[in-house]
Amino acid sequence: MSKKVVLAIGGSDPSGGAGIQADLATFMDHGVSGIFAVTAVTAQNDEELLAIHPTPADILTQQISTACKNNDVGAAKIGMIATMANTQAITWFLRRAKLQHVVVDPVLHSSSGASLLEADAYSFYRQRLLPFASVITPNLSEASALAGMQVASLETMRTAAEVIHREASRLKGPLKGDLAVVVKGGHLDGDAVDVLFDGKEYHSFTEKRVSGRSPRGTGCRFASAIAANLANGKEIVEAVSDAKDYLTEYIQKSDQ
Ligand code: PXL
Repeated sequence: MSKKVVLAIGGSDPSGGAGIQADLATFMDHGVSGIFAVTAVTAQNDEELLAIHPTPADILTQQISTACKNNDVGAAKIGMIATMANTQAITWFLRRAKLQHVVVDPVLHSSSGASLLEADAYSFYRQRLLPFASVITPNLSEASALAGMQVASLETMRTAAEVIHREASRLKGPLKGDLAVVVKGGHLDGDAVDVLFDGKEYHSFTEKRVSGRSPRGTGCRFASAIAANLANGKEIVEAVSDAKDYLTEYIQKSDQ
């Protein structure tokens, strides 16, 4: 059987830690073929983020259409977008493409705190792009921003997942389709717990915390692994659970 194709839309990270380079590594580990559209070229490494050079929206659109041509896209993974124009270009693509699996990692800031999405783009991103997602994977600070509340405990992670789910589902309109929100609790103390809400039920995924400093790009790899698992035919809960196992192994290896 031929490999499934997964489209990644995101920023380029020259250090290979995050962004589409991390997406490619994850796709290779999952036996899927990656196709890519770059939203921004960044200059960064683990210590510093020197520059962000957004791709013009027409060039982004051409990348997406040439990448997708002659490919049956099994899933898409969307990370850093950078600008309003690119947020619009991606939304228009999603409206036309009607993909079943769209994993959105709502990248708002870099680990160092730099903004990776223009402030002007925020409400369009939330109200127009997010409703096309089938899985949304905010970390604690992204969940706080999207749900408009402080998210810093298991209880508030659950509430935020529900608030984000409700808003995106309401705006889905005639699109409907499944949606799961996975709030990543990796930055809390204690075990690393992620909480999934699918509109009906909560699921928790717990792993023992790996000691030491967490590598960059774990969010990118988690969302890419979910997209690859969905393209490979797994159901959402299994796709997320297996992605969490993959991430834990990745963090353990990078700590050695
Ligand atoms: O992990 C978020 C992220 C995503 N994409 C790119 C990034 C970062 C964080 O620095 O640089 C390109």
